[in-house]
Amino acid sequence: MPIPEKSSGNHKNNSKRLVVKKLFARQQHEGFGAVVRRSIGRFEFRYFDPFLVLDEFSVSAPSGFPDHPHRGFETVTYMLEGEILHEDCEGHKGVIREGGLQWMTAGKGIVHSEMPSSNPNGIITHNKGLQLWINLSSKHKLVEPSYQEIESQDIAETEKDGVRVRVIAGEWNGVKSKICTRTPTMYLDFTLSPGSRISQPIPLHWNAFVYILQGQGHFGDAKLQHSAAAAHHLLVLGLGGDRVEAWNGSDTGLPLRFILVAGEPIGEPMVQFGPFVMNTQEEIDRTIDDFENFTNGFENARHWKSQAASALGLF
Ligand code: FJE
Ligand code: FE
Repeated sequence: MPIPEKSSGNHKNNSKRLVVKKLFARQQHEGFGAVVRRSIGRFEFRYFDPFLVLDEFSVSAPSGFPDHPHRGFETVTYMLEGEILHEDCEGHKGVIREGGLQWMTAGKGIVHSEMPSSNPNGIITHNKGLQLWINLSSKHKLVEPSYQEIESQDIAETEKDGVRVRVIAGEWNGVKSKICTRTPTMYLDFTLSPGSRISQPIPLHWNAFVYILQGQGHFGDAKLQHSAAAAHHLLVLGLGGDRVEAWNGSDTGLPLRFILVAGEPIGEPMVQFGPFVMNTQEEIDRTIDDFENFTNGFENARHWKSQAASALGLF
């Protein structure tokens, strides 16, 4: 007997994206005494085209991410609590404050430091956020580095029926983010009060995931199949649907906060060596040469050291 198409859950329209993989992001050490929960980019889940890394990070001075390079992709830093100071070898510097966003296109190359401010009165601050690494297509890998920075109060935000949405990239219900994405990306930060739900469209062929920050919820298809998950879990959504449903059905009475991110796959070969992401091993070898010899974009790194690293006596 042929299985009726309706129950296959595979047809494209009016069907939901289901959770095909669930990963718990445990803590690991990165940078200089920093702690991250890495979900994408770890050994078991190397690359989810176009996403290279997703880290939920937590740093207190003097730990952080002192002087290091990037080439070939973008880093998106979204602060959840506290703040991070950044400085780069081109003289660009600033603070990413709580609720604020830095969308950095590393392109042909940048050397920078990302550190919490020091604790002036001996009060230890906890600085937490998300950093997402988005790959660039071969066309854009070597563009000039650039930044898009948005303070918390300038991030588009709406609230309706117990659902708060902050639009980091893309749009929601006609509310648009100012961010220009080279690799087409949707990035939404949802907070659902107890009992509330969403049914969120996702472009058909884009790779999509949910990362839970707070509380617990259900994700998938309310009628067919869904997964329950709590904080620090990554849920990979399968293809074959045009939307995902999510709801806060918890009896804890707590809000459910998660990000929903989707991106158009680039579909090119990817070779990664730490903070360098190119298409071929040869390009990686040339990148290492450029970094060591301060050429092709790394010129200004020759005599540069961040103030943060100097103050700590690093390097
Ligand atoms: C990096 C190790 C690192 N996750 N989350 C190796 F830690 C880093 C790095 C970060 C980072 C920075 C912030 Cl602000 C937040 C992060 C890793 O800087 F780039 C390499 N290559
Ligand atoms: Fe960095």
